[in-house]
This record gives sequence, structure tokens and C-alpha cells, in this order.
Amino acid sequence: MSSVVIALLLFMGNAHAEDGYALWMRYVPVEPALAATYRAQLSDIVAPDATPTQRAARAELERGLAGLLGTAPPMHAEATQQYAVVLGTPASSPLLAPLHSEIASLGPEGYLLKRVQRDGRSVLVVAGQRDIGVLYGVFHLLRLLQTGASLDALDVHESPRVHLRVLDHWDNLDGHVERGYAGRSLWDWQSLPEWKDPRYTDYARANASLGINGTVLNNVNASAWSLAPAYLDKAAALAEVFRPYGIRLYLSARFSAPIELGGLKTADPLDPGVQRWWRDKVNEIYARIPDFGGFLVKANSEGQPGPQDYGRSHADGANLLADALAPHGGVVMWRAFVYAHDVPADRATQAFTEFAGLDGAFRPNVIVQVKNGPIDFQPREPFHGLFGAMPRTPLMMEFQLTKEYLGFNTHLVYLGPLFEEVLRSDTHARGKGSTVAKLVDGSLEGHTLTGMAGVANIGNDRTWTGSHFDQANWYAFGRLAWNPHQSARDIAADWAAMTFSPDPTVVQPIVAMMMASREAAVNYMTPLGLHHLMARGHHYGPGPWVDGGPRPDWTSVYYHRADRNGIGFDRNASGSNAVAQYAPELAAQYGDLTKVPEPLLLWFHHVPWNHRMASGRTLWDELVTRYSLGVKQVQEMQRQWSTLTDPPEVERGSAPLPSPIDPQRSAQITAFLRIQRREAQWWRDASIAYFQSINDLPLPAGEAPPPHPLAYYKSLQFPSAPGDGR
Ligand code: BDP
Repeated sequence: MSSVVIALLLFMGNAHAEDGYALWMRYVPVEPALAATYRAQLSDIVAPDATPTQRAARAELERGLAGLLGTAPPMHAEATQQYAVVLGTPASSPLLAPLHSEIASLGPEGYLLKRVQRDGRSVLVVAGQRDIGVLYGVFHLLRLLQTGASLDALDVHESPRVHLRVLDHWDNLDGHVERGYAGRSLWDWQSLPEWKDPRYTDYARANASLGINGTVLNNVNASAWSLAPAYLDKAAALAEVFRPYGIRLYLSARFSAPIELGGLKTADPLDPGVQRWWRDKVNEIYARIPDFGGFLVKANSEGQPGPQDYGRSHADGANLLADALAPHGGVVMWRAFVYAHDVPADRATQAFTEFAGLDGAFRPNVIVQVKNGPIDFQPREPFHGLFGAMPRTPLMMEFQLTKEYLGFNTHLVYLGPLFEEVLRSDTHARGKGSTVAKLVDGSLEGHTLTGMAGVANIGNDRTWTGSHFDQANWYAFGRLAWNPHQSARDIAADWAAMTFSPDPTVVQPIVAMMMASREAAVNYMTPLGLHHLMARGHHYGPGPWVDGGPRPDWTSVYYHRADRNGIGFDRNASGSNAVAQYAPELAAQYGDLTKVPEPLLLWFHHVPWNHRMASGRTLWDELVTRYSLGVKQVQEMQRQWSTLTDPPEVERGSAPLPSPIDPQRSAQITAFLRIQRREAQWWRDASIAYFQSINDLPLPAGEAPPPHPLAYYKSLQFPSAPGDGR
């Protein structure tokens, strides 16, 4: 029997459960032969059960093994004659004393998975210095089983490279999720604190399985009410659920809360009354949540209040909160996503202009949170110039998992390659090899306060993320936050194996689809360095014609600058000079039309339509070709998917192979790919119709003209598109 058939038979028993809720922790039976090997190797387990985290580790292992192997081996709190696995810390298990220094070298969250000889037999050790490391180790072990790895010669030593590994929820108190495409907020504020929905525990399990250790509960466009006593009680209940899973709770703080909640006349950071208010507020929080992580702040950006309202700097604002948090060990994650309405400068330069000069002015418990690119989570941006420009300040990476600009939840776009591209970018800050990853993990500048944040794509949809494939973006973020040097492809392979099946005939096409998907989206939306061309407000669909409105840098025409002669944003010395915010080597490369990488061409240059590209085509022909390529790439994804859902007949006369993908998930994924195909075509057609209306150039031979006139695309309206900011 082929392994595909076996996989099918095995999951048929679980078919009812394949609605995506279990994420990558499905724990479905492994192949019988492998199960027998694993059962022999994991026959008898010693694991302490004295603390909530120890109990969580045991419960997860029991649950995982019961599902994967059909039966959970006996588990004991004390050593037995026959034990084959030992879980614990040197403090919780005397069996681990000999490994004491090896374990200690892995740090407070690290773990090892290792075969050792004990009493003449081979024993598998899952150990950490603290309980949380053991829990992480259990998840690692389960991943090995789920992906069919051998346990024969295990010798895994893991410690996180990044300290704060945080999901930022943009959830409002009324349940609306800003830029959320997965239903309503997970947090049911109305029934908290009394009712702790079991889903909160599953959320914590999923995060712990990746090593995510922080959650910001509320939107950066924060309501001051999140800091009111009633809401702090509710937050404390969530913190209690998260605690055993190593997750600390953070809140977005509205800078003007002393006025709105405290009745003060000012929120000036240098005002002693304001300072007192924040100290008291922070004390009040820690009285309820002793391990509270700290605040995330969006200030003086997009209309949010901040220190500049009082003529003070971002450092003054951040330090105000940092001083209140310091006695408790809390941190401030102060966002660098700022651009002011009264500053006419290129938006891509503003964060740098406002922050670079503040290097060294922040308290040690402040970390500045910088989006991956200088505009706004676009399908492709160069890395943010602040990376490498503030050596004395810890900088935290902010990625967006929710696909505000990449097709919402219905487009299959795996963000691993985007994250990897940014993390591997060389800033040249300290010579060649000064990658963004080395700034994020602190190794380049010797920072110990380090972090990576992902704007969550999670809601109360049964799939959590609004689609099956968007789970991979949560997954990849967590894995890269743990170690930003990992490969997006390897992570995709793990995810596909756990989420669908470890059978290579399933993993390979899925990984191929995932790895090509981000470039496909770049092609059909914003090829060659174009950016910010989406519809206004809700950002659903193409809007390259968007102009007017309250501010130019909320339009598309501001960014593409297309006219009869050419297209692109001149960010050289002759233009906004944004290139000057990068290291000299990079500034020289980006600034030179002959050296700039083509994927960033129109980000940095305004280029004539007849400019010759590497392909030999003119820029216009290349642009059209790219738009069409994006559509073809989605068609290719559909084809690859169909090889799984409608496998071909293998032998003449034999019945078609059953699909290795369960019908429930298969149906949604197939339908979503159809939506993506249609919308990719829409992006291509609308964009070509618009740019052609400007340059009047013919389409390259063989390219189909858009089926509708430009006026049609411009007339489309979607007043109820999901996720809008408000
Ligand atoms: C933009 C979103 C907006 C967010 C903002 C931010 O459109 O809803 O509030 O980012 O990051 O991309 O603050």
C-alpha cells in the first residue's frame, strides 16, 4: 500500500476534525511501522508534575503521543526501573543532575533533546534549566515525530536567539480587529474575567509550540480604556491562562491616558503629575499581573497622541513609561512607525529623520520597534534604514502577519520568503555581513534586549487565521523569532508535514506553492519596486489611480509618479535622497540605475518607459510581462494543488488514487485559490489599464488587453471590505 493511501486511511478516522482548528498540532497517527519504532523508544516516561508548566508539558506529550502513536505510554513523576524518557530540569529531576552544566549553558528558555546512556540503556532526555524550556523541548520532540524524523541519535541544543518574541494583536475592545481577516477578536471582553474560554489555552499552546513568549492584547491605535481597572482584571485572567505556557502579557498604551482616564489636564512626559499617574497605573497593573511584560506604544503617528504634542521627543515619551516600568522589570516597545501630516518629506524618510538622532537617548528598558520596511508592510520593500543606524539602541523587528497588503486571507501568500529576505539583508553597518538578523538578535551591537513582533493574523475563525495557509505565516513568524537565521523553505516543509502529511509527495508540491507565492503576489500587485498602489481605506484590491484626499502620502500617485515619460519614485540625491539613509555602499548601489536590483528599481528611481531591462525588454514591456507572470504563477499554484486534490491515475486500469488532502480543507483551499486567481487577474488588468492610460504605449505582443475600460476598474467599490481601520 502506498504511503499516501495509508495516510488517507489514517486521517479518515479524524476527518471530522480537519477544520483547521488543530493548526500544526494535529497529532494524527504516524505510519504503523514508524509508530512501532517510536513506541519502543518512548515506552516509559518520567516527568515531574508539580507546577502548571510541568503539567502543561506532560499533558502536551500525552496528547501528542496518544494521537501520533495511538496510545500514550505510562508517565511517572518519579524514576521507574524501565524509564526510556526523562523530562525535567536539574531542579525537578534528580536524574538530570549529571547534565547540570550542559543544561545551564542553554539559558533560561533553552532546552536539549539528547540520547544518553543510563544503567546500561539508552534514554531520551528532554531537559531545560527551567520548566518552560522543557515545554519547548516537548514541542520540539512532537515536531520530530510529526515530521517522521529519527530519534536514534538525537543531540539537539536549542536556545532562542531573540528575547522578546511577541504577537501584536490589533484588537479593539468592541471585538473588531483592525486589518483582521479572520473574524472577530479572540478576546471576549464581555465574559472575562469569569469565563476563560478554552480557546485561550489552545492559543497559548500554539504559541508555546513555536517559542512565542509575549502577547500584546490590544490595538496600537489604543483605547485608554484598556488600562481601566475593569479591563485590567480581564487582562489578568488571560495572563493566568498564558503563564504556564511562558507567555507574558503586554498592553498597547494610549499616550493621552492620563487625561482620558486620570482626568489630568496634560499628558506631557515631563510633568510630575503625569509621571506619578503612570507610576501608579503601572503599580496597579503589576498588583494584578506580577509578570506583566510592559507597553507597546504608537505615538505621534497617524493622529495618535504623543510626546510631540507637548514639544517633547519620542525619547522623552518612551522614557516616561520606561521609568514607571523599570522597578518591575517591564519594557517599553516604542514604535518607529511615524510620519506626520505637516511634514511634506518623503514618507520613506520620516521615521529615520525622527529617530536616528535619538540614538542613545532611550532608557535601557526601551526597545524601538521598527517595521521591516520604510513605508508600510508592502509586498516588497527594502529593509528599513533605521536597521544599522542606531547602534546604541535596541531595535525590534515588526512584521505584519495579517495580509493587509497581500491579498487578505483569501490569497495564498507564504510570508516566510519575505521575512527571510529582510532578515538576510546586509545593512553594512559594521562592514559586510551586518545582516538585519544580526541586529535583531543583538549580536552585531551586543544588545541583550532583543525582539521580534508579528502583527497577528488571528481571530475567532475556526481556522484561527481565516485560511488554512495563513496558519503558516503565524508558524513561520514564531520559528524565525526563535532563530532569525533559519530558512523559510525548511520552515515551510515542517509546517506542511505537520499540517497536511509528512509524505514527501504531499510536502513537495505544497512547499513549492508556498515558496513561489510571495513573488507571485509581488508580480500581480506591485512588481519592480512599485508600492502602495492598493485601494483607499480598506486596501482591498488595486487602486493605482488613487489621488486627492487628506494627504498625498495616502495616495497611489504619490508613490508611482507615473507620467507620459516614465514611472517610479526618485529617492536619489536628485529626489528625496532616501538612499542616503543607508550605509554608503548600499546608498551607492541603490542610487545607481545600473546597479540597483531590479526588484527595487521603481522604489529608488524614476525611470523612462523605454529603459532597457536585463531581459532586453523595455521597462513598460517588462512591467506588463511581470503582471501577467503573477497571474500565471497563481495558475501554477492551482495546478500544483490539483495534483493533490485530484491525483492522476497511476496505472492503466487502476482507480484514481484518493486525495491525500481531506475534503474539508481541500474545498476551502481550492475555492480560495480561485478567488486569488480572479483577483490576480483583476490586479493585472486594472494596473495595466491605468498605466496604459498614462503612457499610451501598446502592449507587448501576445499580451491580452484588459477586458474592461479603466473607468470600470475605477468604479468598483467595496464599502464593507473587512478589517478597515477605525
Ligand atoms: C497601517 C495600517 C493601519 C495601522 C498602521 C500601524 O493600515 O491600520 O494602524 O499601519 O501600523 O499599515 O500603526
